[in-house]
Amino acid sequence: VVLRDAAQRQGAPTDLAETLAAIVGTTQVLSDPSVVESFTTDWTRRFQGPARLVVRPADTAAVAAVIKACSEARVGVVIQGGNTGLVGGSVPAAHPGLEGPPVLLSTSRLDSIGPVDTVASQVTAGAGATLAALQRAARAAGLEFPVDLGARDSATIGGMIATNAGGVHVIRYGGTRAQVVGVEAALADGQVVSRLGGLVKDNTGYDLSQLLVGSEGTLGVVTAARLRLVPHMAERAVLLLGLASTAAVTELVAHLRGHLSGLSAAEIFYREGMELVCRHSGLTPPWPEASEVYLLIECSGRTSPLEEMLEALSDLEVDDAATAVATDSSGIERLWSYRERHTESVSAIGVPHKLDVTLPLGVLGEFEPAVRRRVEEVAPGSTAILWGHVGDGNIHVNVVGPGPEDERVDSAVLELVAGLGGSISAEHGIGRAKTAWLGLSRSEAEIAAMRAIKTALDPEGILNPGVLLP
Ligand code: FAD
Ligand code: 2HG
Ligand code: ZN
Repeated sequence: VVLRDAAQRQGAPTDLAETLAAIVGTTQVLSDPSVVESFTTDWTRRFQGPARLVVRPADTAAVAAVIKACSEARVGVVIQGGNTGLVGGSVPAAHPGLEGPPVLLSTSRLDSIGPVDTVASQVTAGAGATLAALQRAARAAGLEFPVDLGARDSATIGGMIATNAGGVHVIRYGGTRAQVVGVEAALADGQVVSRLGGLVKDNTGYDLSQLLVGSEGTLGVVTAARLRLVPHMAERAVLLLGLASTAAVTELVAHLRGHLSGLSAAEIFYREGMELVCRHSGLTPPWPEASEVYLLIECSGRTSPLEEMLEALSDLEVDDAATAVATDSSGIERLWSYRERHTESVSAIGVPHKLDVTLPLGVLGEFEPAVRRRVEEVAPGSTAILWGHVGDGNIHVNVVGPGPEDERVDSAVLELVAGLGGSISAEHGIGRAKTAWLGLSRSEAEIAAMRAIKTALDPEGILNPGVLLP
């Protein structure tokens, strides 16, 4: 009765909630408005939208049945993993043509992690398993899952596959896509496609697993994945350097890329970010006189990464007064904190516009001052904080000041990026935040091909409506 009342209040086909309850059990259909609301705002607080209820299936068959039921009722399904996505894709968006508010499907109960296969260096993980849980499982077997990012305690494997998450080790291992051996997913019509057998070589037609990577929940619900693991690197060294300009940083990174085989991260941030992080978190700056630009490099290996790093730097002039090094875990964690705490520190001063972009490495030095000027022109008095994975040409332009609905700064920054030969999304995806600008990075022919794929796999458009495709 409670379920029926909730469904009727929201204009739903009355029997959908009952059908879903029959699939997953009554306790796994959440319809109390205050509970549902806790799922409908994104991590940045910039995006929200109503859902009729939240459903939490515990296995692949239940996911498939939930989708089939929603498809038959022409009700949208919004897929949510850890809700750490930064482009609004995990919360309901506009859904013209569908019946009432969407169902929010949470993958939190699909969190199993299978035994680590130490023969193939692979593991099968449920879509709802967190990155941190997967990393722990891999390490316990002497291996490592090579993707790492600050949201590791909440971000899920399904979310990372859906967004093709990047993180801090792309420079060495590639992003999530490069770790995916195979995916299991439920499609919009309730059929399940599954490639969890662990075959590394398998040229039998279209690679549906890789099609699902980066599809942002628009083509299917990822339920599990077979993932590649790499050897655990017992030794790590982290060096933080203060430099004068972005151009000086990119030059140094180019040198290191050619000379440091163990290079596993190259991260950039700026004076304003260091000051904000220290203010917000209580950390003490690494050296007394603030630098304009900070470069954090990490080198890892089985033996002596610090020696390898110092050797690679030996021909260069490095200012010792603006240098900090760590090889022990607490020192490494401390140096990483200056970088990793940027996202939470920015959220502490407002609701940011997040513009995650890549540029060709050669133009980053020109882009950085240009984007600051452009932001000041279109949003005078706003605060721009920049950081990112400089080895990948990936800068996170965060702007605090303009209201959530005011998109002028988004337009200005993304147009500047496209004009310089960059991409409007490096690693966070398009979500609902950037659909209007997809055409800056994709041609008409590409968007038409993407739309054709979407229509073929999800003709009613029920999966993540309003996400990715304009
Ligand atoms: P959600 O936020 O729940 O969802 C993200 C998208 O994936 C949505 O469109 C959703 O519908 C879809 N989705 C989720 N699960 C599934 C599924 N099982 N099947 C199909 N679609 C699904 N990202 C990076 O790339 N690199 C970083 O370095 C990085 N650092 C971060 C640091 C912080 C502090 C935070 C808050 C975020 C960071 N992110 C980073 C962004 C975010 O963590 C990633 O995008 C991550 O992949 C999202 O995972 P999630 O489980 O939270 O997905
Ligand atoms: C990072 O690298 C994440 O810190 C988050 O991708 C970026 O908050 C952001 O804009
Ligand atoms: Zn990032």
